[in-house]
Amino acid sequence: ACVFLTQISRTFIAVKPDGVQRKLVGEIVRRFEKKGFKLVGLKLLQASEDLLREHYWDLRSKPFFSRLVTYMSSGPVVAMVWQGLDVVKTARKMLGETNPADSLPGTIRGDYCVEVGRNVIHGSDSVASAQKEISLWFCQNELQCWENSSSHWIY
Ligand code: FUP
Repeated sequence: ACVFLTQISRTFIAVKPDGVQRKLVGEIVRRFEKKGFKLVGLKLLQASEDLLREHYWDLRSKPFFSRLVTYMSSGPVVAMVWQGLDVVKTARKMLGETNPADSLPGTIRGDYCVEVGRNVIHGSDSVASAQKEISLWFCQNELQCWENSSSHWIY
């Protein structure tokens, strides 16, 4: 059985095409694992422009919108769902600011990128958008409910 406490939430994280090209997938997964969050979904896919237009629907009137959709569909992305206490808010802190120039060293964008248009990673900005994004990018059967094992084979 999968027990959800009220504070346990899920967030949608994606390593963007530039992050995949630059071999940052392992580093990003490592940071979320070491922080203590639980990976419940992960896949590599090339996102369609339709999917991305829906994902970034709120930004549709921005001047950079079509550039953003082109960039995000230019290569494979790694889509993930992470679960844990206040994960939406904490993940945003781990990412840094939208513009890497405003991101502190120690954050993912602060450490690994310089351009707002190539900022290596996406993370949901609220619990409501996380729920929307997770159901947009994942089917229910692609998400796992699993418990930390305290089995004899972990030393
Ligand atoms: P974030 O929530 O940090 O992803 O930021 P936004 O939703 O505001 O923006 C989504 C993406 O649009 C950013 F990751 C990068 C891109 N963007 C630009 O290319 N130029 C801008 O001025 C702002 C955002």
